Amino acid sequence: MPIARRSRLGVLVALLTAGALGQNGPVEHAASLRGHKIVRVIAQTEAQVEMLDDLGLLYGERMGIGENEFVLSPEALARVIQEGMEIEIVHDDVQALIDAERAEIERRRALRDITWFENYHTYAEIMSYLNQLAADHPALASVATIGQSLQARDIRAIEITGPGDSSNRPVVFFNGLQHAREWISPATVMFTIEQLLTGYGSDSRITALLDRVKFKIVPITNPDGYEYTWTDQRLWRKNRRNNGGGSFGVDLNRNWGKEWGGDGSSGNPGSDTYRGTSAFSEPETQVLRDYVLADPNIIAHVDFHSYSQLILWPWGYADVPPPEPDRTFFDDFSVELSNIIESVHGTYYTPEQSIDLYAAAGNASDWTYSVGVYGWTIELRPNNDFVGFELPPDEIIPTGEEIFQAVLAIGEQFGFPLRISLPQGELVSVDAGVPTTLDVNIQEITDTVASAELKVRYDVIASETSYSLASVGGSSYEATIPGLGCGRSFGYHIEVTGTSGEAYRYPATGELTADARSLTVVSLDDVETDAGWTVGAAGDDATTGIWGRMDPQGTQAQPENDHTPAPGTMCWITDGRAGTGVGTYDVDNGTTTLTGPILDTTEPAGWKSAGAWIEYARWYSNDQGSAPNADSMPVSISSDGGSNWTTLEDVSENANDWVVKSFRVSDFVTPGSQTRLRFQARDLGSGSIVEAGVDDVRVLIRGCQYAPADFTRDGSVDGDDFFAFLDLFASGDPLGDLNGDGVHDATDFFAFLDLFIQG
Ligand code: 0X9
Ligand code: ZN
Repeated sequence: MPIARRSRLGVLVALLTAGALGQNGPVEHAASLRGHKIVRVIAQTEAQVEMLDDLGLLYGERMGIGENEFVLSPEALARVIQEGMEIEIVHDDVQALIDAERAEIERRRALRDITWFENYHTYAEIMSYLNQLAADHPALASVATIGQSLQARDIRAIEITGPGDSSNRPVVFFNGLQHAREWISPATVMFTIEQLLTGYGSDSRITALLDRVKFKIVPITNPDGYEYTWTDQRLWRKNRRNNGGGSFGVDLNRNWGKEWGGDGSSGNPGSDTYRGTSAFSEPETQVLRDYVLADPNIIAHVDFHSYSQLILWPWGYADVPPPEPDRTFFDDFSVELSNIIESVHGTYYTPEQSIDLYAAAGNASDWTYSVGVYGWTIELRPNNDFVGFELPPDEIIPTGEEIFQAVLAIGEQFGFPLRISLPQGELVSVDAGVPTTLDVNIQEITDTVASAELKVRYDVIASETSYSLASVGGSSYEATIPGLGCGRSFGYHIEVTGTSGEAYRYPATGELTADARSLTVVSLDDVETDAGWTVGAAGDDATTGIWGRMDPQGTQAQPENDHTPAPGTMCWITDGRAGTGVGTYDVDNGTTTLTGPILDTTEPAGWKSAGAWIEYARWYSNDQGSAPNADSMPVSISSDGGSNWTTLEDVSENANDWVVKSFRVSDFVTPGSQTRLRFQARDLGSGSIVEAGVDDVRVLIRGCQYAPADFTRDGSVDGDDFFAFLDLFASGDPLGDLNGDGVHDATDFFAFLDLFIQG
């Protein structure tokens, strides 16, 4: 994780590092953490806080009066107990975590049927795999040594682009592993490299991208530090500069030349955020700086770190926004990246401005942004302190997969002169009988819009109907398609022509499809009265923050208002009282279960393609307090009144807001008359703040009672329907204009015939 979030005390303390362990500077060589414990300690006075700071090292994110998590040696723990502080041991032996990780790596090394991305690798192994990947794809890739580390190890870059003249292609630059202990960083970057290389020629999206864009990727920025984490100290962060006086290492991510020396960097050589003697004093940052400056086509950059699952954009040196339009772009596009990542495995990465995490003057992406490159810092998995830097090797591939989708999006964002996206998402199901507006975003990067159209192919009709996309300000465009009879479907895509003459299409190939359905709300439980919910279940062990139905009192972590529009006030909430602090009435020490009443989700018989959906508004907050993001809230569904449960979602999205979710029941369980929902808010063994809420539970049926050609709505498609259609056609009714082109002509007749034949 980032070393420590900006805290009210303004204390910036290093996480688990050798440097922080010894009070008087880094402990050198195989510093064992044998028997050191992760301890939850309650400090009552500032003097006690200082004592903890001296004796141990902060393992959570904040330090102060109240609850803290520290790593303490047995001797330090004895002192703390002697002092009368209340403690709870969370983990008995930090070294055991490190040893277990190494044992697992060794075990995997001995396995035969294991792929490269199912284990972590040394510097030498990564460099040789990098060379091999390039050798396997000589038409696409080349590896270059771009400089040397302090201890004269090679810093290597791979360049990847499709064949042909690439001298004018925009370049996206990635680097991994500035911080030695963040092993998932080079692993993820290597995964990305392999995906790009193996996808070219087999995947149309990757092929199209690599024909336009060049990637330059440095998997390991800090070879000396990385090697040291394998040989000596697993939790080393900095490079291996000998600072004199027994202290080692410069924090490379404080050594860059934008606002070097400012907030969040230290002048103390023993510190884990030591900035070095001057901007770019270290060979590693010099090499990357020169590599970036040598290529004016570099347009975007990501610096990969771990952990905490964050997408951070400049600035990070102070609370200053980037100039517009960049600020809005960073904000919007980072949210988009977060959504893209979440769509792969459901892992939530928080998008935010770097400074909102904490100040870190002299960081890499501030510098790249300062030289005209859109720069991000991405913190990879996990998001909890108890796994931390030792992410199990099983998570390398899923992390790589989710990040690869973000890599493609970044490439496409910067690689294409003009970019089309759908801010509200793709239309999948529209409401029958009412016009639908599609919102389209067209970003002009180096080309401008000459014309923009939405092309629709109504169900059975082969010909396209064009709707022009009207500009509604900025990069927003929209087009409205007419209301359609229930059960009708359509394919659609977007075509934009640039003033350059180039044509752009969304999606790149093929078309999207949607269908018109009527929507019926079968039931709505707005929680204003109790519809028969149950609080508590066998095994519940939370001591505070028990679910209750009330009008909540707002705090940093819980809502001021329920989700139902006024006059609604009530919702289910994990103790809705505000108390004296954000942590007073949150969920502590275990699980509290809320089970909903029995719902009827029976899908109507005889309807055409009908389905039952369950929708609810939920609140979840787990990013406040001393150990944020350690928990999640499983939401489950039962089809047998509560005997068996299936997970609908495991909520870890800290929206700190009401979020409406809907699920098709049959995707999880059989719809029927005995459906129930269950929400398990829980605080599992860490000092995190957990607040959750539920409101406005709806059962919806989407579908069509009648076939699209059954204009008489009598349940059968027959000759009467033909005459009914004729009436609509002759009177100029929009429902008679089956291809939605505004004219009633022969194509509508043929469309009717096709629908008629379908029955
Ligand atoms: O502190 C850092 O260098 C990065 N976090 S890490 O835990 N990987 O060390 C985050 C830097 C992001 N920039 C700012 N927060 N300003
Ligand atoms: Zn880092």
